[in-house]
Amino acid sequence: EAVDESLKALPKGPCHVIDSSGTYVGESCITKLINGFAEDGDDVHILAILGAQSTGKSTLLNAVFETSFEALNAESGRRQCTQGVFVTAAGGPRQLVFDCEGVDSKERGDKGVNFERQISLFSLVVANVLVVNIWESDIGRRGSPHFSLLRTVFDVNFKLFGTSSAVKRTLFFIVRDFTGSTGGPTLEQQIKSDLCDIWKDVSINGLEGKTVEDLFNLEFFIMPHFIFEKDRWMQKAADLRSFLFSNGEMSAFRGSSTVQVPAAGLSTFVERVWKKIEKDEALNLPVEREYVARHFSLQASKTSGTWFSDQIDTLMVSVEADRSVSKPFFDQALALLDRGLDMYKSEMAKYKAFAPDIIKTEMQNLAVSFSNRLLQLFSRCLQVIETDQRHVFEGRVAAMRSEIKEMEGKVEVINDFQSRFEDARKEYCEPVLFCSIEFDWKAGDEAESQKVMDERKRKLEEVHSRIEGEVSRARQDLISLQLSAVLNWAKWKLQNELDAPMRAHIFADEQKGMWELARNALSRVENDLIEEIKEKGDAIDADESAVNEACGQIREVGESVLLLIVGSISKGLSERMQNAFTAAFKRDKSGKPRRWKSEHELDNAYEAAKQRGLQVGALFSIAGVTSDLDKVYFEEKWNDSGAAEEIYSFPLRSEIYQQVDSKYILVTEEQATSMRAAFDAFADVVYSDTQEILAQRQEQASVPRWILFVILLLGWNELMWLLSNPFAVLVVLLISLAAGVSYFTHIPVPFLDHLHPLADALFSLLASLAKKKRKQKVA
Ligand SMILES: Nc1nc2c(ncn2[C@@H]2O[C@H](COP(=O)(O)OP(=O)(O)OP(=O)(O)O)[C@@H](O)[C@H]2O)c(=O)[nH]1
Ligand SMILES: [Mg+2]
Repeated sequence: EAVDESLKALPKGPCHVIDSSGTYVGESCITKLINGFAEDGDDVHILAILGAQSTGKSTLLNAVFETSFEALNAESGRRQCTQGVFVTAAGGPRQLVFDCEGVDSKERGDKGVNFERQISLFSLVVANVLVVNIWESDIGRRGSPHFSLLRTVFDVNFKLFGTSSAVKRTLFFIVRDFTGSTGGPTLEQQIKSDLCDIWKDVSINGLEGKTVEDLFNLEFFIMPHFIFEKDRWMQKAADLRSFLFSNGEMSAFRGSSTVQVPAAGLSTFVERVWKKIEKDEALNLPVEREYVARHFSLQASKTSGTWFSDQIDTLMVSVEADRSVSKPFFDQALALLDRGLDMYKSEMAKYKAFAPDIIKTEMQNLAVSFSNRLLQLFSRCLQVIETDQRHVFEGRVAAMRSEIKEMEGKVEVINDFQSRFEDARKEYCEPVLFCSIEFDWKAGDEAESQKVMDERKRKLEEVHSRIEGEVSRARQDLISLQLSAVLNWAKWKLQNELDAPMRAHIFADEQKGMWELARNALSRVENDLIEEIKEKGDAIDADESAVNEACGQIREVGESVLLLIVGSISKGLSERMQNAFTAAFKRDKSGKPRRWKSEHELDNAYEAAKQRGLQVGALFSIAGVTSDLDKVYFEEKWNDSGAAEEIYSFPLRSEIYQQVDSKYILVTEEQATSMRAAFDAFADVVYSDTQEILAQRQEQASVPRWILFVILLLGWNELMWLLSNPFAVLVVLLISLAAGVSYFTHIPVPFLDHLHPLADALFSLLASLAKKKRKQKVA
């Protein structure tokens, strides 16, 4: 049923393969006939009929195959009817019948002999079964046309196939108009003997020792007389038909080689062969077959090439549209390479046997061109990644940057910074990695392939490292931005936390040890901040070195904040020294205003207050940011009793200014010198003012010495009386004691108070005498 269906699609009736002028016109017809059975494989069976003109060839084919070749009507006489070669379906898949023009055609005149050769050649090349028509009366008759025809067939067959028995054609002899008049051996034997004679005639070198049957399958069939035994003729034709079609396939084809090329290449092959025959060019079947294979290889390669190109174009469009590429995309693209090659390969599988080299070469060509297209696609992908994906990446980085900016002045960093950056990095870098998928570059030349692949690898690595570089720079940049934001915050915080307490407490005390307190306070704050920076550094995965650097900066900033604070304090140092002096001079240890009793006391207080002022000056001369600087503020001196005494000198000793790093010097030696001068002057003024006040007070309260002398003189008797009276002595002693206690303890005793100046005068007299004495001693 399927066959019947296919048959309906076939061309109705026979059509010309070669027309009467000898032109090949069979392409569309053969293509249709072949395509009608496209599903049925590649072997084509062709039966061709050869014989003299008007020997009933067409009539026989029509009767056997139920075809409708043009045959001469009995009434019109013997004249050429079939011109050129016709083809039609033989009634089964891939089975064709060729009806050939009579080989001795009168119409071809002198060219007849040549035409016989051409038709024989043609039939031997394209058909695997050759039916040869022989009149019974011609058997054994050497002059008859079939002798000449068979000679040609043998000759041509040898030229085509040599003595190879691999390409065996079937010669199907049909004896026509058999009447049984020929006596003796059977017809078959007679024909075989004729064949033997002809075989000998051909006498070609190389054929010795080979018989006709070595190179041909021989079949015989006898037809009764066409006119006298019409019914039997018809019956025999039906027998022949069932003989041919036993087992569904023409039995005559069994054992004979099929046509030279696959079904699809048949038309090309027939055309090519005929053109060569017509031009009398030497036929070389392997070459012709190769030609056909090449022809089809071109077609197949074009088909798969177009398919591949379309696929790549589609991918290209998707790259342009999506502006991004993913792994499946590359896998898909890579798979196309094999699919395209497979497409060609399966199309050419039927030609593999006789054109392996062509297929191999074309496969290589295709692989190269496919690979090239893939490379184009991949490099476009690279471009897209490098431009668009860079854009995307940069956008993300910029967004993070502005987030960081908003955090300026706060301790925050982008919390999910690491994962966000990793996402952005992946989206940018991974497509390049997909691009780097190794693919089998299938160029023919090993060295060339290697070169191309190396070049690709180099380029990919270049792009990859460029992108990696960009990414890592961006990462470093974002990290250091965040770090510096945190750092700025830390600096601010440092300043903020240190300034007030330092000014209000630590440095306000102006005591030895203030530097240690300041250092401790500073390092407490610094350590807290460093902890915080480290924590934030971890959150953004900053390099240890960067974090350490930031921490180092905190230390530096701490130092400079400290320097800044004491620097500003040092600016008012003169005043500070004066205040310290005044405070120490005018107030006693308990903070009460001093009451000067004597010049001696004034001198002592003056010395002490000066030391205090100098101490303040010394303490603020050099910033004690390191503990080893603590010992530079004072020098130890040995006092009279041999005990170590701390003496503050301001300016500090000259060598100290040279030894100490200049950044720690708050007050230079020159500044200190002039400050010292001012301080001394100030102190002296205060001192002399005070001295003057004291002197005035003493003057007001003091009793002139001559009065004392007069009292002593006038009161001698009274004094003697007092001394002679123990009670009176006791009273005087008690009063003196009370006066002394009052003088030294400052406890006011009402009526003894006015004795104080007297006592003062007495003490100062004694002190100046002692002083004079000491000076003499020292000298
Ligand atoms: N005697 C005889 N005549 C036949 C036989 N078969 C056909 N004819 C007649 O021979 C004539 C030629 O028949 P065709 O079939 O056209 O012969 P042909 O060999 O195809 O002729 P060309 O195509 O011109 O070469 C017709 O008038 C047929 O009726 C046969 O077996 N015996
Ligand atoms: Mg005919």
